Amino acid sequence: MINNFETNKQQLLALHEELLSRKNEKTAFGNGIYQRYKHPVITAEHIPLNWRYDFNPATNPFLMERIGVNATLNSGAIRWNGKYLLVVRVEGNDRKSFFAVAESTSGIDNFRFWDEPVLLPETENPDTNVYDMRLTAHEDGWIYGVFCSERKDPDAPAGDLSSAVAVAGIVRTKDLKNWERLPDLKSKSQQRNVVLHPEFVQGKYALYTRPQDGFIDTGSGGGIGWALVDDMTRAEVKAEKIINFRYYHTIKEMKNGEGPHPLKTPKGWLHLAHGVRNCAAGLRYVLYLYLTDLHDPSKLIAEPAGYFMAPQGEERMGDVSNVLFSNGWIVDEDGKVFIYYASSDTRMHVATSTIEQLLDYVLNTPADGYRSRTSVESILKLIAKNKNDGKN
Ligand code: M1P
Repeated sequence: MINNFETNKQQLLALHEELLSRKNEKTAFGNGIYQRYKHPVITAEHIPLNWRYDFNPATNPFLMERIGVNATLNSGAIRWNGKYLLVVRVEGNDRKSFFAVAESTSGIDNFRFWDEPVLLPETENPDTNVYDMRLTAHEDGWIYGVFCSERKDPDAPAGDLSSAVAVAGIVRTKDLKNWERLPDLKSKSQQRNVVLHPEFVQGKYALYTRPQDGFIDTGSGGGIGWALVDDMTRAEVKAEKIINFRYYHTIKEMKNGEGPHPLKTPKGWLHLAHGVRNCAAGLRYVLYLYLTDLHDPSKLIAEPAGYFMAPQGEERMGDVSNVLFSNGWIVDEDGKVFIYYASSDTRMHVATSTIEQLLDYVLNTPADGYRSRTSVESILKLIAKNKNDGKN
């Protein structure tokens, strides 16, 4: 038994190292807008073995995995000390999510987790589950993490063990190691997908919100909201306006939500968001982009029709199939953009692009006309242009 233990352990360590050091490569065909990569960047198998295995043969003679990890998904992202860092949502087999930092030198492969997961401080009302952190290096000097904190609905009838309440939890840090917990965001409605804008607006902190009637349904919450807040140490949504609406028969008919904080570009604030529609197979989550005014980030100036990225191939399958979700992207000084996205609530991927390409996409893709006929008109315009340019 002891001999097998050592052999199996060595094999486990070798396979793990092989996975962590695997090079990633571009997929064969891009679409001119972004480049996908062959391998996911972080999977449950990337989780350090000493978080999962007891390596003492006396207490774990069968070399069993003691603590299983189910998925690694929706990760916040930040450039930190020359490295690409993800604050990964790690979901255990016990369905509890927590945060853990993983870093890479290239941004596209060889992500390795730091030694220990984040032991997030709690408020006096402990969170049951925490997930989907958005990181913002704010101009006030702090790095904020805004995440979803979920607790059982105290008003749920006896026997209802599913109803929950979602609020925005807030932490801040200077080193991504020591986290200070701030009070949860006060809001009249439940909130998920809350994101802090990186600059002060009218001297205040600005939040992208997603008001919702219930835990799942956004109901009368019309889309992505915007609220100005005086103080992040006692943040409260006093007034909220919708800045990116949902529409009938679009990719965001049912729900939408801000992704990571928008990127500042010469043409405006570039936003990445998710849109949700319902269908016979269940909810379908896709990613879309929109642009807002540089001086007034709440003012929409461009939004292409339809999705920017949708689940493809193996991305379509997982714990919650048919889902792409992103809450992290990083821009380099040269304008290269790393878009970190999760597929089907299971694994993390990267796609790369540039600010120039993304702006071209946002500003030159036809907007939604909300009717079949207007979509055909857009195609006819393109056909006519190609004829006139004599390029086909
Ligand atoms: O399962 C898909 C996603 O569902 C939720 O997103 P939203 O709040 O927009 O419905 C989130 O729980 C997210 O974590 C999850 O990926």
